[in-house]
Amino acid sequence: MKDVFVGNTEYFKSVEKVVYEGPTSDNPLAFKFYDPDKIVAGKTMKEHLRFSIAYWHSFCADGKDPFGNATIDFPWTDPDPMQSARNKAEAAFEFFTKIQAPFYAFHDIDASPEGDSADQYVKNYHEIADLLKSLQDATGVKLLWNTSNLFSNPRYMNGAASNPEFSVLTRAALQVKTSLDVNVKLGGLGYTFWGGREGYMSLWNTDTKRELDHLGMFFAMARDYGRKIGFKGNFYIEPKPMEPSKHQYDYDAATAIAFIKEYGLEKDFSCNIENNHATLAGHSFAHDLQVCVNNNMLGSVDANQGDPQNGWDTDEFPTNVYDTVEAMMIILKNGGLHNGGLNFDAKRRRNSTDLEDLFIAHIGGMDTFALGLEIAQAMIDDGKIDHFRRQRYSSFDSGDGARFEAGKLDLKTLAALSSTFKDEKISGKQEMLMNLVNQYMFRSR
Ligand code: XUL
Ligand code: CO
Repeated sequence: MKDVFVGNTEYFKSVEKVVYEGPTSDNPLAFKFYDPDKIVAGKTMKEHLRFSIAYWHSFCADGKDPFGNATIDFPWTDPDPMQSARNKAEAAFEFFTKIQAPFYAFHDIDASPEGDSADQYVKNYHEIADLLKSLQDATGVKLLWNTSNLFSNPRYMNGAASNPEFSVLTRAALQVKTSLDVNVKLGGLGYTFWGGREGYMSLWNTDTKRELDHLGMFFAMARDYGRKIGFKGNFYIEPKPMEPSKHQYDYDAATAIAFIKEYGLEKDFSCNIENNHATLAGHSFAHDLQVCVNNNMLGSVDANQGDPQNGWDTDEFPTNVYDTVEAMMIILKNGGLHNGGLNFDAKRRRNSTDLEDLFIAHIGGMDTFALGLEIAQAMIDDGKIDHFRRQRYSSFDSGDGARFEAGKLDLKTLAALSSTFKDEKISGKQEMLMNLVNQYMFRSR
């Protein structure tokens, strides 16, 4: 693996490979807390955190919003869309190696132009995939997951796999099939379904039961095709409650997991949890991660954060260490991310227009998760919080409580045991535990 990949043109000339300089460094282009080779609980930080770069935000999102035009210029843009895509791929791998990210993720049309016809779409995609493969081989960077954009093109305005018109499903199938073909070519570890338009606006024109059945059928077909062509990775559903649909079918982790189980997909599918989607659903990041862990369904993570003052999907880079401590606590207890990773589904603000801002934003996100990892591991090693939580349930560890847990009591027997009810208050000690979390976070390390 080359240290830093530079293709035909160096696009990020002003930035060298980003390295760890420690918490007192005043270099904005250095890691303060993320030290890739540092060992935490037997694994390197790099192995724990499995950072991934999102192609769409980093190399496509140009600052356009509903109120304003593009603000961000990309130096790889060429009048020929295929040449742009080739340049963009080289720029992307230069970025991955300079920022030391071991993984990346993309939608089909982030990487390759859609073209004017279905045939052109497939041809373009395979050509760019061949280039991506050679860049992967040259750098050692791997594909965390790819996906198909089934929400931007007007043909998907009524949904993709849940569209009321059958012929739209066939076009969506072509995209998913091609993305799976490309995934196998690239040795991808996962394939994601985020259902931006798999939802509805009004029940007056929508048969939700039928649409959900179609969606379940479509996912099963993707699974069967993927397995047939040798895709060994995980399929992910990425929950989100709304935006752009009013009601999105995969509302949150609990809804997506119920859907996965209802349609018999549980052997192949798990969830890709995004912080800002969880908060949009009225949960916390940690809540949705925990729901997944409880169901053995934590697949991967879209690492970002929302803005607490509004309800939108603002896709900001993670800077909130409280969030990452809680998240890493849950991930560590899950035995790590396994095949998944921490994918920065995050964009710099539209007025962060310097090319180096892309590096600075990722450095912040990586440092924030590195802090989360170290602090969560210190809490686990210390064991105080775990001990408290275990103790809280100790009445189920023996005697009738244990018999209840083992399913050995019926309701009548349980009711008869009410004579043992201890009429006393037992404090949940929330403030004490939160104070303890602050101690772990801010004591000198
Ligand atoms: C949209 C979102 C997507 C998915 C992939 O909110 O998170 O970028 O991650 O389609
Ligand atoms: Co996402």
